[in-house]
Amino acid sequence: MKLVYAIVRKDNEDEVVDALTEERYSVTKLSTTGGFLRKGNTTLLIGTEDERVDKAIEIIKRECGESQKITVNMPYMSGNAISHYTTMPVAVEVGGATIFVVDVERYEKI
Ligand code: 2BA
Repeated sequence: MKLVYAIVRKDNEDEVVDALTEERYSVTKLSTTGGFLRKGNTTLLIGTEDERVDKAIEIIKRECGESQKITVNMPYMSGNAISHYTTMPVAVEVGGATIFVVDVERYEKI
């Protein structure tokens, strides 16, 4: 048994959850926030048999698409203080998904 953590964009969450549910995966959605951009994203928890992990990842890839480069304005750091009035453009990749797969030691439904 594995637990798949998939961090996806909020824009993609409905399509990913629908596609996974259609293929009989059980999914829990968590509202999360990226530490870098400080924007809301969605973390999906998917507990599944080892042999079904690759298919879950395929579905996530299909629904999230490729990541793209965008430019965002970040608060400009000067010394230890963050000025709220100054920003600087930073190129970041968004989209796609960040996926972690971990072993589940024990799984019970009571
Ligand atoms: P954020 O932390 O808001 O990061 C958004 C995007 O900003 C990242 O996209 C990456 O392209 C860039 N980025 C992140 N940290 C950076 C840094 N220290 N310096 C420069 N650029 C940086 P993704 O890599 O696709 O990540 C999307 C979201 O997935 C992240 O949102 C975070 O919530 C999560 N994530 C990604 N990698 C993770 C990891 N190793 N551990 C935990 N969460 C992760």
